[in-house]
Amino acid sequence: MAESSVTPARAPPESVELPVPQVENALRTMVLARVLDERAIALQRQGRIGFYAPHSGQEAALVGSALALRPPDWVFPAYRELSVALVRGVPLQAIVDQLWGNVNDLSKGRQMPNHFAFRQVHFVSASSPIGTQITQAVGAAMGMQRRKESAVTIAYFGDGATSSNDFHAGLNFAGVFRTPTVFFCQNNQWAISLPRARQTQSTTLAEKAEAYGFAGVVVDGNDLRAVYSAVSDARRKAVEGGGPTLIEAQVYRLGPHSTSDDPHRYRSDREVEEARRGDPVHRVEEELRSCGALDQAGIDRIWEEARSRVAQAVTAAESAGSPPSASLFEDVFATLTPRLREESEAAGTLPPEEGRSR
Ligand SMILES: Cc1ncc(C[n+]2csc(CCOP(=O)(O)OP(=O)(O)O)c2C)c(N)n1
Ligand SMILES: [Mg+2]
Repeated sequence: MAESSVTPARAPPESVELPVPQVENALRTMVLARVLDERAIALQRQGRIGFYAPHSGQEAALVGSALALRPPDWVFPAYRELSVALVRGVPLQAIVDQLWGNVNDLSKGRQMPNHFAFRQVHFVSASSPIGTQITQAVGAAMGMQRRKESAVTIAYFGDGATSSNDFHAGLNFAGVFRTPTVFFCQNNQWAISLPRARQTQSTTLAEKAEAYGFAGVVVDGNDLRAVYSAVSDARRKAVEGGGPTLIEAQVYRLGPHSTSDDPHRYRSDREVEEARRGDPVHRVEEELRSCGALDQAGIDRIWEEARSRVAQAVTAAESAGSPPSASLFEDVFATLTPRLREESEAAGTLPPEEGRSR
């Protein structure tokens, strides 16, 4: 088994298996995410979008965990979880529109690029302040408990976030109230330029769960099936009233932290090349090739299809235009404050309903 229970709260439940057609679908999403990642970095370098946080190397952890969730569950992401949104049914176009903050962007261009929110699929706005989503996920799970909902919350965060105040507050509350929460830590070995070894003296991040009175599990985050199985088990335990689980998915961040840093300044090319050998996308390709589900031509088609989908979405997003300036003044106050009314008039953008009432 690819996962080891650090502090099993009870005997591990039966492992859950992903059928081959689902693995093939997972590969499509992983490849789409990888292609988008590479394209988005190039777009930022060309000055066409403002910011991007890549997740290359983390696709199996993201897609595998998302596949184990159910529609009523709520996702509390950090900022590398766009693959989770894809699995939950968010169209690629909606994601690319958000990168531009164009007229079709659901957040109306008011969020940083790469900070998605998709309420319909229970995907809460991305959290850039490290760890805040952890306590939010616990609070939401307490609400679910009170309403006796058969659902869980999942909080995504990184190795660096395990040093945050919110990690402690969130996991402590979750342990005391046995909330139905899955804490999904992607240990990608770096917190910007700080290596995992400087983050904590704990042998694993998962073992921190022991102090809060629940189970911590270490899983190979490059193994799609192992991640799916670990999150399925944690989800089942949570809805059955067994409380939270901390899962540490061990992965490697192949790209920069974001488009704002240069990883060559703090880590060696050799380290990255070594990590590339465990590339989760190639690992799933290999599995599907060796079981005969796909040949190389089939895999190549998946990559071509992804490239063409991303190219189309980029063209559409770039040509869509910006949200109207008047929308700057919408959605905050039911009636504009005198100051905002002044600003709106000065900008010549009095919202239509305001204009009508005059
Ligand atoms: C409260 C807070 N402190 C510091 C930062 C600056 N910051 C942004 S990302 C980051 C590192 C996070 O590392 P990790 O939790 O491992 O997540 P990863 O970026 O590796 O996915 C830091 C320190 C922040 N955004 N919020
Ligand atoms: Mg990290």
